[in-house]
Amino acid sequence: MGRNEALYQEAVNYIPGGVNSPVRAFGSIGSCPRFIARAEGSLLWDEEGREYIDYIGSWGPMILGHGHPEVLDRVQEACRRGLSFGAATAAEVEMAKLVCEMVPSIEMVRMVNSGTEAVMSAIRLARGYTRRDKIIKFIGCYHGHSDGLLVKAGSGVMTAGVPDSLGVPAGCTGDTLSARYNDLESVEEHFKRCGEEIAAVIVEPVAANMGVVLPKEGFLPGLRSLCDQYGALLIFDEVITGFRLCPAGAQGFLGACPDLTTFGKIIGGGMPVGAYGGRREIMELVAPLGGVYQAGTLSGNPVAMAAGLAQLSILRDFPESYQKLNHMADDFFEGIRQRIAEAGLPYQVNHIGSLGCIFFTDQEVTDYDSAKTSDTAKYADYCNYMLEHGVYLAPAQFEAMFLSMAHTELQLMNTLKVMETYWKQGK
Ligand code: KE4
Repeated sequence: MGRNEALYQEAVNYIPGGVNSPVRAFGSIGSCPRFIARAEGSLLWDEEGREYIDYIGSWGPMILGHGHPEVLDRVQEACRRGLSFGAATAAEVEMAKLVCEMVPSIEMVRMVNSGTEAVMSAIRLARGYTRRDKIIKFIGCYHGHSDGLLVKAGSGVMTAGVPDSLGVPAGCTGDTLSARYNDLESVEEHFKRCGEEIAAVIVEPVAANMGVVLPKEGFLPGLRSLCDQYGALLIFDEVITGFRLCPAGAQGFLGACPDLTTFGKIIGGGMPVGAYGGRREIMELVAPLGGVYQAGTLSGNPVAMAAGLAQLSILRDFPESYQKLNHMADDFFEGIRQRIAEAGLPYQVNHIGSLGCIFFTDQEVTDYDSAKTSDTAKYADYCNYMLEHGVYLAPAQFEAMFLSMAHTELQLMNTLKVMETYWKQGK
């Protein structure tokens, strides 16, 4: 028995499913999780010494690649000054200023410790600001695991095939309305029926938790105008897209303007950080200034701020790196499309910037229902083959591939070669 299997057999005795987050479980592809020992740049090594090209990057944070020297240096310096004080620090001021500088729609921002916490707080703030209770979310979008948002969610919930979660009382989800992604009519129906009760619409501006699904022309502007018409707030959940598509995230890349934005992943440079921010008149309602309470012992933690500041500063100071990354990614995903076509297969490839995915279906994927036509067994077979050939992909069809600025053309070419060999088997 290899070390991965041995670790997994031990892990399941002490951790539910042997993992600390369901999407790591490999259950949906029927194989043993790889226990990662270390990472560098775009590469991972598991506990058995196997090397992989990493297309997860910790589910998005590692846009510079693992172990960027500047990030590591700042983190090590911060550690020596103290791991946590539970008091204000200069680094938090610097981080807030940097986020406001990089994302024009944000005038004030609050640090938290995860994307879940960022979204939970932004929803509470929207409800406090509008004095309304209902929210609209989109089927297949995932916004973390707070009770009110575990409604027809994506990511691990979608992979597990459970539309919602046990343990969430009806009272927590009664004010959560679901609409269909890219379907403005399904949103308008809710507004026409109870528009005066709707506090906010929360959306992934590029959906990346049902696989990657791009907003159709007019979808995001349509949400903006419906929110304006009915006095609701528009919340962009940019936990994945924030600082990934460009320095100003999806809102900068696509030219949209939400009232509030949530972040996770990249803002922490690999450390546990989330944030929510937006217009000053809204954010000033957050305690201790206003009546919307939100708190956190480790929010703005100095070591996490050091990692996030280092990563975001590099992204701000070298914006041309995005052009290089996104150009490389465009060629890569186009290369996948070509190899699928050459193999006479009907699979779909959706991508934007350095974010993308392959759907094992012959249908164009524009929402949850079309994503669900994907053959997850075929995805599982493909994913296991890629893992066996040194390519580390999301162990679930309804996730994304993430490229980093550390990936090389040679690594992408080698990945395409492995895919080509696989698909030539006609699978
Ligand atoms: P976290 O609480 O996991 O930091 O963020 C929750 C979240 C919120 N919003 C969006 C758009 C997200 O994608 C996420 C988390 N994404 C998943 C990947 N699909 C995290 C991986 C996991 O659950 O382990």
